[in-house]
Amino acid sequence: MSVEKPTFCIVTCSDTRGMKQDTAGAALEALIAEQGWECIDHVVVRDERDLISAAIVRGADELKADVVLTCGGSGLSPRDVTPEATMDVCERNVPGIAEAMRAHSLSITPFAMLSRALCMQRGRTLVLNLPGSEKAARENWAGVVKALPHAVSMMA
Ligand code: MTE
Ligand code: CU1
Repeated sequence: MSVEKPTFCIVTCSDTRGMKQDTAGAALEALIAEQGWECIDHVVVRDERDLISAAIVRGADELKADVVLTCGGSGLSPRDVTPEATMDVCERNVPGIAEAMRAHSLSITPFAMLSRALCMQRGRTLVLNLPGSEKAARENWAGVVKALPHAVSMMA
């Protein structure tokens, strides 16, 4: 079984950026479209654990996205809580996808090891944490994009 057109929600997590400044989210929208896939929602939320969790739940349960991409908040600063917000509302860990992002990214920058990004499942939705800078988001996406259709088809 394979999904014709996987659907995505983008949840950018940032205390400083609004929609206009969210070039990483915009880049992800374009990368999704480039694959012939569909971005059905894009929001920016503050770096608050409950707000991020709520946005993930909305993408998964209400909008029924195949994939929720979070963007930002996966580093080491005290305000970086996206992985925790992801854990709060997801059931199963999919460590290989986060490992693949970091493995690919480590060939570009040693700072890749500072990512605490997770990939987890909530029901039939895959939730993937990406970093918040446009460059980093693009590079991490490149590390996993090839596996996404098969991942999505297995959850259907
Ligand atoms: N991965 C790639 N490919 N390229 C990058 O520049 N930056 C790293 C890392 N992963 C980076 C990367 C840095 S500096 C941080 S702090 C973490 O992602 C987490 O980023 P975030 O806090 O914006 O989520
Ligand atoms: Cu950093």
